[in-house]
Amino acid sequence: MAPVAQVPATDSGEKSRASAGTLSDKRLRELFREMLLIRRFEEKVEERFRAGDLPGFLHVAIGQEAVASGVCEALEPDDVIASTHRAHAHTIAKGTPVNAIMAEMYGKNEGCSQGYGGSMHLYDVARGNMGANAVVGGGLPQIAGAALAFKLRKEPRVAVAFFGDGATNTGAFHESMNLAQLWKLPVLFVLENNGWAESTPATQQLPLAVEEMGQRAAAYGMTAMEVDGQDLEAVVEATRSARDHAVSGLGPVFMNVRTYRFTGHYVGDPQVYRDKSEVRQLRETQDPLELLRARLGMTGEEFERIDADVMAEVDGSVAFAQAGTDPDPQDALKWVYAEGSMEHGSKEPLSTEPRA
Ligand SMILES: Cc1ncc(C[n+]2csc(CCOP(=O)(O)OP(=O)(O)O)c2C)c(N)n1
Ligand SMILES: [Mg+2]
Repeated sequence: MAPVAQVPATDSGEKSRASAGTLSDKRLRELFREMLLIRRFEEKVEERFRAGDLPGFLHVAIGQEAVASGVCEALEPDDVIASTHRAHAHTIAKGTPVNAIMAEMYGKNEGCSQGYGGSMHLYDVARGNMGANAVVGGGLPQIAGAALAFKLRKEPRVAVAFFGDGATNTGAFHESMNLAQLWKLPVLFVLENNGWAESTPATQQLPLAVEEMGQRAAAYGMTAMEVDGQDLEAVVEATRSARDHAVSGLGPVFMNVRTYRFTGHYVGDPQVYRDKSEVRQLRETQDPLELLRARLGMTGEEFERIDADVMAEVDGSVAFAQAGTDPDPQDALKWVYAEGSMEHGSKEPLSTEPRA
């Protein structure tokens, strides 16, 4: 992966963001479409995974779409993010085309990580996505490092760490929080607080109630915000003000974004640890798509039109992925940088040159 110091300014304008002021009706509809694209993508990968098409392990973010879309809406194209094991939504919201993500899920060369990563290792450095991470809390030190680079180079950019409530119990979280505050780094710590770490509820893994998680920041003297993660506009507004704070040199911001995981921890999780009625009730009352749809007064006809368009894009991504190229087994160690790589049968050190 290219070091963050070399993350280029986004030139495509593919996803021009951070429009000033309140979100227009038109922009809200575009964001609705994006959230629906995330939802349909998640449903599709779940279907393909259950059918045995996709290798590896799968975590979907159904119920959490407004966090990914809302945060990324408030960012500038040059800002960077690091994601988690639940990465598809963040990757879509940061602008990676679904074709490249789906191809990655299928392990194809055309995937955003060239087929080396899969669901938990989605990368798109050119679009400011420093990658997903299967190590809980693993993205946090990376983001502190990126923000340190921005600060040293006096660049008006922020680095955003997405992480879950479970991740706040890791050492990497506390080390990153400490250094970011000490050095007043332009970091947004975005806690996707869904109240679960795998099958462990918040009450059994956190010394604080979910709504008190801002106190994690207070321990470091860091500015904290409480955000309703099911309300897209609230997420955008909060992130904009957090970004303004961080980019103006005032230091990091901790965002306690309350959200809900509508599905199991992983695809196939029987969820024996929670009541089915709880999930049903959440879907009925806390669906970020339904909340935005009601806010926009969207007719059934308009919804159907957007949905058909989104489904065509998702189905197209499956066709694109299925027609992709399988990696050459000879390239299995191509991106392995470790010393001693010659021991793996080759007489020559493995090339670290980017692929053509
Ligand atoms: C360092 C580390 N410890 C444990 C795990 C196993 N693990 C994977 S996801 C997960 C729960 C994470 O919970 P949270 O951070 O709240 O994220 P969520 O799944 O709710 O999005 C755990 C413990 C891991 N991948 N990495
Ligand atoms: Mg969680």
